[in-house]
Formats: sequence, structure tokens, C-alpha cells
Amino acid sequence: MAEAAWPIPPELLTLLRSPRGSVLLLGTVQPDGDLLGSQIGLGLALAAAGASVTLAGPHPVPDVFRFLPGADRVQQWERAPGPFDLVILVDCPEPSRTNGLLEGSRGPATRVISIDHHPDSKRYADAHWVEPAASATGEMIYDLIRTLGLKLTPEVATNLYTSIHTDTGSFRYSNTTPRALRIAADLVAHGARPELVAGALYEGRRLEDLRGLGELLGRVEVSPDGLVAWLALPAGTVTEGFLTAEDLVNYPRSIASVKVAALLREVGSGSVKVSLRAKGEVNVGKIAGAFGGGGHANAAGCTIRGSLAEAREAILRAVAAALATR
Ligand SMILES: [Mn+2]
Repeated sequence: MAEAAWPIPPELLTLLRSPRGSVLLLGTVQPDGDLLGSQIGLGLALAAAGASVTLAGPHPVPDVFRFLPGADRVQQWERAPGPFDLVILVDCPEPSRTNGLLEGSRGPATRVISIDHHPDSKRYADAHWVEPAASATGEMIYDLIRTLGLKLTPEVATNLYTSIHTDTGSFRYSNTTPRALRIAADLVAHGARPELVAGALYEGRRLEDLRGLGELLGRVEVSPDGLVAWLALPAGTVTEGFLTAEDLVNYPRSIASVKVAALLREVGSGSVKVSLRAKGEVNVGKIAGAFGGGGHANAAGCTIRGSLAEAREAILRAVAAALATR
């Protein structure tokens, strides 16, 4: 067992102690490892306790996360089939990320739970639990499962281990706390296999993807002072699956002098998706927030209207200003 759980809102525990009726665990667009591990891990644990559980989201499970036990239970919906008794969102700071599935599954009697570690998490649920100090939402789900006395099977443990593994950047980022590591250790003790998770995440490439990665790395640019690096990709350069699997923004981030890294991706219709990463000196969550996005201090994102060149200039200006006042 790891340290004691964070205080969990009592109304949330009441809703989950003996969930009656239909329970929907709802994902978002572009689900990441933390979201999927939390969604599937909690879903499997509740289902094993006898709850009637549905797992769904607006986007399919990315190929790189199909190894998660229970991933085949996640349905892809264009619209929700109707209201559920209980809807649980995990790692979802902004309900519009469900592409309308929350609205479609929320009737007058529906109770909605949000469990999240994003500091800017919106208050859209009936019961919120937001813990920005958690390394991953999966860490909170671990607490919840322990507190509820649900079974930590190897399948559940693998999902939660993947949540923490991915959101800590394979236990490399500053959110790799003693607590996160102790929970990861307990998850391994309960059947999570670190070598299988790492192998599935990082050693499942196709040859053409490795060669494609090599070409993309040639496009990384660095500011004259060496503090900012970015990769700007015109529309159609990479697929969503490739992007998810490679976590491309980590390559500009890996340069020694770099304090802030950006991935800018033109998504057609005159908008550019931006991922920002920092190494503790600049709060990129605030920068993304100024552009209508959000996230954590060291990992955030936003969407900017305009051309790729315009978005790049706007982001580089904002990052330079943040670096100047650090
Ligand atoms: Mn997360």
C-alpha cells in the first residue's frame, strides 16, 4: 500500500459506493494514456463489483493504447444513445472535449462525476474531485479504488500503471513524486508489467514510421538563444495515430539548452493546434490559457486561428515574453 488517499469528496464516494442503474465512463477527443488508463481501470473495477458499465468516447482508442486490458470495451460514439444514471469523466478539464457526448448522455436525473488533476478543471459535474498535486488522474483512481474497496486486478493495475507512466513521461518529469512511485510499485505488485507497458508504448513502431520520424526531426528549429525549440507541421504531414504514438513535442524538448518546446500542427480550416512543454522555468499552462487553451505548468495546449506562420509567431512571442520575466 502507498500513502493514505487524498480526501475524496464524500458526495462522490456516496455516488460510487453502490452505483445503481447504468454507469457511463466517458472519454474525450484525442484520449491520452492517463485518460484511457483511468477510464478503463475504473470501468473494469466497477464492472467487477457488479455495476452495469459502458465505456465510450468520441474518438477511437489510438493504436498505441490498444494493448490496455479492456481497451476493446471502449466504444466510439458520434452521439450518445440516451441518458445514463451516472456519467463519470476522468482527466477531462473541459466538457466540450466530449464532442457533445456529455450533453447527450445527461438527462434530468443523471448524476455526473468529474475526477481530474488539471489545475484549470471546469466545474461542470455534480460531484467534482480535482487534485492538481496528483501526477496523473490514474493516481486518483488508485486512491478511489482503494477507498471503495474495489479489487485491484492485474488488468486494473496495468491500466493505472500506464496512466502514471505516461503522465510522468515514463517517470522522468517533476511530477514523479515519491507517492507516484510508491503507487506504481504497488500496481506492479498487483500484476502491472513495466516491461510490457514500455514495450507496447515505445517498441511497437513500423519501419516506415521510424523513417518518417527521422524526416520530421530534420525540421526541428531552435531560437537563436537556444531556449525555445519547435516543430511546425503543415496540414496532412502526420496522422493522429503517429502523433499520439510518437509524442512529437518531446523531441524539441530533449535539446539541452531548451526551456520551452512547441509542436504546432496545422489542422486545416485555418487553425493550428499547439502543444507546449516546459522544464519548470516557465508556466506553459498560463501561455496556453492566454490563447483559450489550458493545461499543466509543464504541459499544455491550445488552438490558434490563423496560418501556421501566424500561429508560430504568436506562440514564439508569448514564450519569449514569459522567458524574459522568469
Ligand atoms: Mn492527465
